[in-house]
Amino acid sequence: WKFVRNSIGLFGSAVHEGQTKTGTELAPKALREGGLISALYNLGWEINDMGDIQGKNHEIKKFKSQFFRNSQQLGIINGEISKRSFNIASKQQFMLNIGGDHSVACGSIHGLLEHYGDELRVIWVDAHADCNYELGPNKNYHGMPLGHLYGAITDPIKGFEWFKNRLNTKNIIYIGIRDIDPMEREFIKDHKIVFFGMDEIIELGIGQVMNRILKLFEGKPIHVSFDVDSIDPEFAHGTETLVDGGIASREVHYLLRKLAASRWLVGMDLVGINPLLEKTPELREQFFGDFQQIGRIQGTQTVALGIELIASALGRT
Ligand code: 4U7
Ligand code: MN
Ligand code: MN
Ligand code: MN
Repeated sequence: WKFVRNSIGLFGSAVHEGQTKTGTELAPKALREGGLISALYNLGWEINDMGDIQGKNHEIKKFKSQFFRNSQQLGIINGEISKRSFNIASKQQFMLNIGGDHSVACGSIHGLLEHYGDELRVIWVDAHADCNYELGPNKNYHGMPLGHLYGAITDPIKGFEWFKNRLNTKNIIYIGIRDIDPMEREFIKDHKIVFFGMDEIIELGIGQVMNRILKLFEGKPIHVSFDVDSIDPEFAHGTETLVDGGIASREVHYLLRKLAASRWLVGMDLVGINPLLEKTPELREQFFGDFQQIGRIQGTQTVALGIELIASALGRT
């Protein structure tokens, strides 16, 4: 594989349809308004900004699926994400997908698999394993993209006609997992998926965890799918599924810096930021509906943190 490390293909996936709260669709805009592009530009990257994919343009009324909520719409959106992700990778650019809830990782990883094939390695940083299938406990696709990519959802789903690539369970490592459903637990055990949960991070330390991961993925193109709920709620409050006892801010920055320094990192999803769920209720009230302002508001610390995280993954030292 070949990857020229000087230019980024970037797009937003303004999607909340993978779960039931609104707000994650506002994150791409909030991150842009908060200065994402200039932060990357200042790190010396060439930037090909493709703009945002709007979930609402694909609204399909009255479609009921037996699989998961908004399935046809999510199929159409992810098909577009996959195409973009593949095109970016084909141009040897870094693929940066700004979510959106985690449903958008289906398309980005599918597109990277199209280009990198079985060489692709994925690091899934999350409080959750996101590999439910069949209905999952909640019929929310943000808890299922990996179940789908692993091939555990076998029925054809309207909207997903393009979907064909599979992610081998040997080619993924989880970090930060601490809230996992019985179905997921069994799947991970059966397939012997490598994971570093919070206990392993505490016992080994993040330094040793990263040494092991980089040894396992040595020389391969790596994609990091980063859900901000992996981080302890103390540092990242603006997300829909808070789970206590998470990774500290300094540790996730270290993790991303290590990936950047490896020079094998070829893609990133940043998902789960919901500007409407930030800590300060007054701000939430005041700016609800005035989304242009969100990135500039003092106190939207999860949006600000998101920009910092991307900068760490893209070589800030
Ligand atoms: B996220 C959950 F049941 N597992 O499937 C589910 F706990 O993208 C949560 O990681 C999924 O935030 C969380 O609904 C999805 C639940
Ligand atoms: Mn997730
Ligand atoms: Mn999660
Ligand atoms: Mn979440």
